[in-house]
Formats: sequence, structure tokens, C-alpha cells
Amino acid sequence: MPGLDLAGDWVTRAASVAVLTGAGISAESGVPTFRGPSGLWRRFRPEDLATPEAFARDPRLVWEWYNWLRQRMAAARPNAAHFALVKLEARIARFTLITQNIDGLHERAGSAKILKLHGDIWRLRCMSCGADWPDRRATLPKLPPHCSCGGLARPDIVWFGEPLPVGVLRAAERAVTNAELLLVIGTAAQVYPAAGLIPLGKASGAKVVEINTEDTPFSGIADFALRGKAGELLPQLVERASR
Ligand code: BJW
Ligand code: ZN
Repeated sequence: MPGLDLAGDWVTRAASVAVLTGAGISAESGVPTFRGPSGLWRRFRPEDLATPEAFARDPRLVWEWYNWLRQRMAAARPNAAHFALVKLEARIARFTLITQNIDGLHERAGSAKILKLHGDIWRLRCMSCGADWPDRRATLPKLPPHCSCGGLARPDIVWFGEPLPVGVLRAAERAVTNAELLLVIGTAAQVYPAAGLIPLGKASGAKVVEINTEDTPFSGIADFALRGKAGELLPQLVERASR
């Protein structure tokens, strides 16, 4: 594919690379995406499950949902796309991986530095004292879980209407602003402020390469849009850049 050669050339030449990933990168691992024909939001309403209001209304229902997601995510294994990014990180002096995913598959593949815009399903946070802690059990035995202080615990993730962790978002903005190349992989680019990182990178002078099975609202500003599965295209791209 000539586009892969061209994009591989850009990766080879870039001293600084930022990568923005979304649910599509984990699709080949068996983690369901949110939007699209088999997306989660086709069957469930986000406002019933992924908002602070939904949690306040019925914490147990929301936790049942996340317990189900935990099972799916725990059963998943990182795929070739996650591993290709680990290889890329080792080759590029200034490399930043920014993810919207909460599934932990980038870490499990071996990526070292990850900016998690929407939090982490494998961490819990206390609604009363604010403590947060890791919990990697595939399912939690007693719902809803509580903190040692007695307070109600929630997943340490960002729901609609909540601010992203400010330090993480600032670091992501710096990374795309300073990047010579921005790789955008498997995101529908519809959720803000994450999607805004793409035009920000472009406006700051980064070449933008999109890898997605479908067009997105930002395909038009991409310098190159590679159409296909991340697990197939990304290893080929990194391979070309390693020659
Ligand atoms: C493949 C593939 C393969 C498939 N290979 N590709 C109007 C305008 C602008 C903004 C707003 C608005 N109204 C409301 C807002 C704000 C809102 C927002 O953006 N809403 C939009 C939906 C309109 N944003 C927020 O609320 C955010 N917070 C905020 O703005 O705070 C402001 C604030 C400031 C100060 C005080 C208070 C508030 C928070 C957003 C949180 C998002 N959270 C979620 C849920 C996390 C928990 C959970 O998992 O349940 O995060 S939503 C969900 O979407 C999840 C994802 O990270 C996020 C992005 O989805 P992503 O990754 O793009 O996945 P998909 O499924 O959409 O796309 C998959 C893509 O992969 C597709 O393109 C496929 O084609 C592709 N693909 N297989 C390659 N093999
Ligand atoms: Zn507590």
C-alpha cells in the first residue's frame, strides 16, 4: 500500500510523535466499541450508565454495568496494534501515548508512559474521602463497593459532563502541540475535549495520520487516512519505519 510507505517515511523522520487512541484499537482484542453497528451505545443509553446523575440515581445498576465491562476487558488480550505502539515508543525520542480507553490494554502490552484521558476501569475512587486505589479483580463480589472509610466507591473513570483530569489533559495538549507527527487510531473523534486534540495538533504543524476502519469528522484534515484495522495496519506502519 503506497500510503503506508509514505506514512512510514513520516514516522521515520519524526523526532516527536504523539498517538491518540480510542476504542477501535481494542476492538480486535474483543473489547466492544461505543459507537458503530455493534457498539455498546446501540444497546444501552449512555445517559443511563455513564453519567454522574445515573450513578447518583442507582449506583448498583451502574456498577453492574461496569462489572460486566470488567469481565470483558479482563478476558481481552492486547493485540498487534498495542504491541506495535510499544515498539514505536522504543524508537522515538519524544513519544507520547494518549488514550481515551479505560481497558488497561496499553499497559498490559508494555507501553510505559500513557496519558489516560478518561481514567482507568481498574481503579476505584471513594465518593466521600477521595481516596483512589487499584483493583484488578475481573468482577467485584459485592456491589456497590465501598471504601475503608465507609464511603461509596465509583470507577475512577470520566463520565459525560465531568472534567478530564486537568494535568493529563494539559500534558496531552502539550504533546500534540509539540509533535511533528500525530497518529490517530481507532477513535470516532466525537467526544470532546479528546477529539479537539486532532485539530490542535494539525494547527500546531503536526502531520496527521489516521488509522480507522471508517471515516471520521477529522478524516478531512488528516494528511493521510489509512482505512483498515489497526491490528493489521499499525504493525505494517511501524515495520516500515524500522527499516
Ligand atoms: C476501528 C476498528 C479497528 C472500529 N481498527 N479502527 C456538544 C458539543 C461538544 C461537546 C459536548 C456537547 N455536548 C456535551 C459535550 C461534552 C461531552 C461530549 O463530547 N459529548 C459528545 C458526545 C457530544 N464531553 C464530556 O462530557 C467530557 N467532559 C467534559 O466535556 O467536561 C467539561 C467540564 C469542564 C469543567 C467542569 C465540568 C465539565 C467527558 C467525556 C467522557 C467520555 N467518557 C466515555 C465513557 C468512559 C467510561 C466507560 O467506558 O463507560 O469515554 S464516553 C466513550 O466515548 C468513552 C470513550 O473513551 C469515548 C470515545 O469513544 P471512541 O474511543 O472514539 O470510541 P467509538 O466507539 O466512538 O469509536 C470507535 C472507532 O474505532 C470508530 O471510528 C470505528 O470506526 C473505529 N474502529 N474497529 C481501527 N479494528
Ligand atoms: Zn473513603
